[in-house]
Amino acid sequence: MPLPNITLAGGGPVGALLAHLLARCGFSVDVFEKRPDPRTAGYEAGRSINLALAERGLHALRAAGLAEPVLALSVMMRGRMVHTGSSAPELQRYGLDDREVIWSVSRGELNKLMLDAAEAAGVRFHFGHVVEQVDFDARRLHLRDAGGGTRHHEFGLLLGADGAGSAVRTAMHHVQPLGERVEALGHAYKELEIPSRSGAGAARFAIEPHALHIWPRGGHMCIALPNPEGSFTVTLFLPGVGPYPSFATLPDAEHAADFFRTEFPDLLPLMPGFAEDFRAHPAPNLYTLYLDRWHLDGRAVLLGDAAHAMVPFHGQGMNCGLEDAVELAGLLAGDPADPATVFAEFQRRRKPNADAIAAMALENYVEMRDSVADPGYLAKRALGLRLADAVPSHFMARYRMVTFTRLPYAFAYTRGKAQDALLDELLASAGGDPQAVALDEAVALFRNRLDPLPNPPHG
Ligand code: FAD
Ligand code: 8R5
Repeated sequence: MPLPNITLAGGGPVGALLAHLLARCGFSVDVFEKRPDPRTAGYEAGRSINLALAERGLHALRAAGLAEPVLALSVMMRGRMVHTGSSAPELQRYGLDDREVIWSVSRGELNKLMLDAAEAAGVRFHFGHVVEQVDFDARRLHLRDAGGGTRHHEFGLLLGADGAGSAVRTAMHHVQPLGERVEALGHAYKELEIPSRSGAGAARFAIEPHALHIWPRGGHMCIALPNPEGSFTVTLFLPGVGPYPSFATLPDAEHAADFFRTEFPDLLPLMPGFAEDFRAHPAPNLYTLYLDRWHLDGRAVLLGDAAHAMVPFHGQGMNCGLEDAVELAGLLAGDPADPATVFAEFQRRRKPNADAIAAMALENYVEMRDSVADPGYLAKRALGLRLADAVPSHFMARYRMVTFTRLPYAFAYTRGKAQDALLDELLASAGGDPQAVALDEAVALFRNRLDPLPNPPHG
């Protein structure tokens, strides 16, 4: 039996990777992407937008032979540099050593590498083509091309990797409700920039290059991720509406600058283009998207942000979507004749994990904006570090499971809760002082109460 023709909506990171993996398995693959080709049209009007790549995303890129070229364009981030304002900034390492780091990569550069590789594997990209409607009975896509003309395309299978505002999802919903639920966070974000300096090497960076910077301020925060050429992309996270401070109470760049002068006095002088950026950039609202159903019998399936958009605070949206792509490509290649079963199995495997990372991402906002500077949190972190050293077979910080392993997100979430309860118990009996916890007792507690971890890190 010939392999079904596969049509993808969306040539973002998830669509491009999935298309590549499927083409390599011998499928005929077309991708319709609404934007122009970034390799010829340029990207985002010259803005450097970066994102954090971690083990799950890297593993997926390895499958496409792209890990090395991507890392060559990335900046290593060893941990979070916390700027409390009251004391010198301090690095909290994400992992145990330099094998456990995350990478700041330019979205545009990553996208270009992925498109080149997918095309070389035989994928046909159709840029400037917007999916407008889908006739699932006739298996026909209705598209608008760059000139405004209407086009049609017949598909065998339709894979929706067209992001959080997915047109494929909307079309599926008209045939069968997917149980869509959108939960607004109530906070929005604004992108700003620390430009690079005129020096050479590390001197080009105005602040430590090898860190993800956080300015926690309780109800809101700023973060900054480094770009290879020395600049940083800064993001302000703040409630959209409500009492000061919220975006609604910062009607113009002057009010915003006043707010920064009080809240982020060390940061404002590093951003000479603050007023211009604040005026020019939008403040998109953050939300989580949940669906009960990701597929329409054997005809269409959603993945990546189209299936499970999440808030950004664990830096896992793309990492999770790339993990989806690897899983779906493997299932389709294994059983190309039975897409209905494949799509159902894909959802069965991935949805609990998507739900878990969406929940952990919400929790990590509180951790980032508030707890990172909180003594109780730091005590727990310190005890965790002692245990990671003393019983690595039974304790691994949740952040490390999420970021540096491929243990299922749902496992990290459940295990994290169980570990947390034990840490609380130990700290309570030691008056909150992590150094006062007797290590042998702590080790015994973890060994007795928890199963050994499935995968020792780093072999
Ligand atoms: P998208 O990247 O949204 O790609 C969808 C593609 O489909 C786009 O190219 C779009 O043009 C196209 N498209 C949309 N509609 C149509 C249509 N009707 N017809 C045809 N094409 C269409 N994740 C991380 O893991 N780490 C991070 O640090 C991180 N930082 C982020 C920073 C920012 C500012 C943002 C906004 C997100 C960040 N994320 C991060 C999340 C990450 O960007 C997404 O999870 C990821 O891009 C999802 O990939 P995707 O391919 O599913 O969707
Ligand atoms: N996404 C990230 C982390 C975790 C950092 C930590 C957090 C910006 C819109 Cl907010 C955020 C993380 O726990 O110390 N790793 O990677 C990326 C993040 O935000 C991205 C850049 C972002 C959507 C704006």
